[in-house]
Amino acid sequence: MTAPARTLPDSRTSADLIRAEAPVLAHNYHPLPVVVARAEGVWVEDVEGRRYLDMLAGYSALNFGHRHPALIEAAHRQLDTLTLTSRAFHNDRLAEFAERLAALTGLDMVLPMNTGAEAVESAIKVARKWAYEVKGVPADRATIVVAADNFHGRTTTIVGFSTDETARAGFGPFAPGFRVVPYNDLAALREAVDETTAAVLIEPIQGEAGVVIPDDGYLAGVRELTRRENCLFVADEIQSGLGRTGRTLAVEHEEVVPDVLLLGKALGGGIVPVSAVVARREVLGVLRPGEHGSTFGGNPLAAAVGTAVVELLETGEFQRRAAELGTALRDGLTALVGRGVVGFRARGLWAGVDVDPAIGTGREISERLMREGVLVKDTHGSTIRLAPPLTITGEELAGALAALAKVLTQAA
Ligand code: IF1
Repeated sequence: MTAPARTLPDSRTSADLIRAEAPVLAHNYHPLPVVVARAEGVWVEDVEGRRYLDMLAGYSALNFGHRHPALIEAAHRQLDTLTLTSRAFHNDRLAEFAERLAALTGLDMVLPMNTGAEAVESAIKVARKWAYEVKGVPADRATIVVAADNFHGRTTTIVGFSTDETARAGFGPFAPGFRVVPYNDLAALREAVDETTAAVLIEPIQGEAGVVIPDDGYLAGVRELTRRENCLFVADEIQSGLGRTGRTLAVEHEEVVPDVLLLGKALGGGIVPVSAVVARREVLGVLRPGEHGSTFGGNPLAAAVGTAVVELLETGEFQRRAAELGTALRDGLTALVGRGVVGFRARGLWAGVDVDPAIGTGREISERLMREGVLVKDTHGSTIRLAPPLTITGEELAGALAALAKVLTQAA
């Protein structure tokens, strides 16, 4: 690995650095005991030079691997030219980013933001404004229907409609106007949608819930229901999008086009935060100057990297790789069912794997895999998620599956 030398003259070991964090860093995470210092492609290297296969890929923010050459080159070029203007002025990168992103998704307009949660919050605001101005819902009466076990980010509005107590406890009071229905249940959705409904906001595949894939026909059903009831289908593809499931967007598996599409994570190429709300003109057209904004949204560096990401996706190469290698992932996991795996859900290069709790918790399995040189993250209980960069080779994928097979035979 030829990553550049460390910038800080820091001879501290992994253990030193983990210890140094404790008194000074908020404990809102419980990271695996690995301190990453370099990375390239699907491989990361810790402070002591140990190498690991990254099967988490930044929760799908690293679809193109660590430091993809085309993305790094675009970032370097822009870093040497112009990084930030604010939207008080135009910049020469944003038009191309918006044009090419809209074309990639089949929708009309782009609202550039930074984090996924910002895209979700922006979509909530725009959907409500559309409900009042276009649908005719009485002021402040708009409702938005969401799914149980959702994950859309960490702001107080968003955790207010989470069904995960850990994500909500202690952060109230919460914003009104949200209705929660079971995921993958069209009858329940039909019940919840009424004349006040601005939108239905769902993940086409629920990531944090454990890569939960709805029944065939569910997304088409949501599309048909929202069209019939004159409310917006808002698809949160912040984790499922941009090649992860073997298509540009997960909704394509049912040939569905939502009214509003939320993108983030991999849109920033693993380099800078880039998110976007992409929608029909009738929807984003409700925004007028001064009604919404962001200091960094649409900045030239983000737009340059985002354009380079879109360019990679325009070839279809990464979508094809995820589809092809997804077959190997599915076959490999099928072979482990009954040998420590009790069940799994997989689409493209994305899987939620339920391990027999008698063998260990998701955290314990993750720690054993770390010792085998493979990095994953548990979700809940004994479920681990597999989401490698889409640049992984068949051989590397086979190595990760072999490591999983090995740790499943290790005693709890
Ligand atoms: C954490 C989870 C994954 C997302 C979807 C919006 C957002 C996310 C479908 C918000 C973000 C991240 C957040 C990060 C870990 C990760 C995560 F475990 F939290 F739930 F991927 F599953 N919509 N997911 O998955 O995007 O504001 O973070 O840019 O909070 O620990 P963000």
